[in-house]
Amino acid sequence: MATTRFHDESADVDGLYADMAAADLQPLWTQSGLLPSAPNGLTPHIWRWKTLRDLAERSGDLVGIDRGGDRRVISLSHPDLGGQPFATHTLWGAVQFLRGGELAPAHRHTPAALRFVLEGSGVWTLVDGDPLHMAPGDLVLTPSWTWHEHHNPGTEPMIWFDGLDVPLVRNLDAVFFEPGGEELSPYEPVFASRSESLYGGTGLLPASEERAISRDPAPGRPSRLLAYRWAATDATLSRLIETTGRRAASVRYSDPATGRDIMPTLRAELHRVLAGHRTPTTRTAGSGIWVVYRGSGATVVDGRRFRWTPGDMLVTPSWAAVDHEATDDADLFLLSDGPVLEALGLARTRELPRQDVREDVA
Ligand code: GTQ
Ligand code: FE2
Repeated sequence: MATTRFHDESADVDGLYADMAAADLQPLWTQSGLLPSAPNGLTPHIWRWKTLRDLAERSGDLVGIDRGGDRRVISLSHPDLGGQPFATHTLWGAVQFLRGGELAPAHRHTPAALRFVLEGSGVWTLVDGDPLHMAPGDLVLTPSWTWHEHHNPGTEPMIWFDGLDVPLVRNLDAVFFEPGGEELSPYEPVFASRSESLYGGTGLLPASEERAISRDPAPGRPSRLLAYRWAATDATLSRLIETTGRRAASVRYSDPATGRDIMPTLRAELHRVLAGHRTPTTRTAGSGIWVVYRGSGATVVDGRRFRWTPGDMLVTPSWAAVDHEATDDADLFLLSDGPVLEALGLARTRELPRQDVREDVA
């Protein structure tokens, strides 16, 4: 909004504004940028795997996991957000480093979390006591207010991407947190978690558990399935590409019973782009964090090209023009706040003509 209609610098008006300020009031007509014509709150930003990996490993050498600290997590802190440990206005993104033999003890909180594994394997995350094995390319969920703890019984460190809705839930002032007890949770390494045993069969739901599913009135509930295995994601993407004959495909992780997003506040997708292909340019309201899992290429964001290789993490702001071009066959994990915008009637998306590259950022 820009208006000069009421512009006036008379002493009376100055006095008026001073009296308003003293009364904790502000006139709308002096605000600039309150209602921009389109989202403009953030620029794109990229973090490099080498930097993330090195600093995570150094933290592993220097900083223990105590009952107080709980987690060895390094968060993406977007330079546009004034030093807050947040990747976007709604999303927390981080790398978590757990050395062999370490345990990150139980706690629970209202912000919902997901983990996408980048390096190492053999950690067990217990979600309300259900043991979920973690290996590269797996997606594991710890929904709002579920107890969770991470065990690394092996000898090698593990690193994964953490995505949470912390900035959103903080701004709603709806954060609750509870530490677990001092006792360690016993768990048996199992072939499949309870959640996967019940809900891991494609197109098959346990009838005894799901009598009421068609009447399920709870848009606020998270996915029944808590782990999505890389082998299944990979095979589904391969079949999609074979069947459609296209050079790119993407899948959305969803609740097998309802088809809804994995969590009420978070969307997760895996985008595959084959070597030499460039995807159509689109804008979407809401922000995202792209985590490169495999391959190399570049993402063009509002005319600026960001090149990437595995482990790099790229924030795409709300309503930015985005497309991807793969140099080698590439797999990109996407975390977004899409379900929040949809639930609130704020979702928008637009296809654009192929954008020009104005600048090579990196
Ligand atoms: O693993 O429980 O990145 O509580 C931030 C907060 C991870 C976790 C994060 C958390 C966790
Ligand atoms: Fe947590």
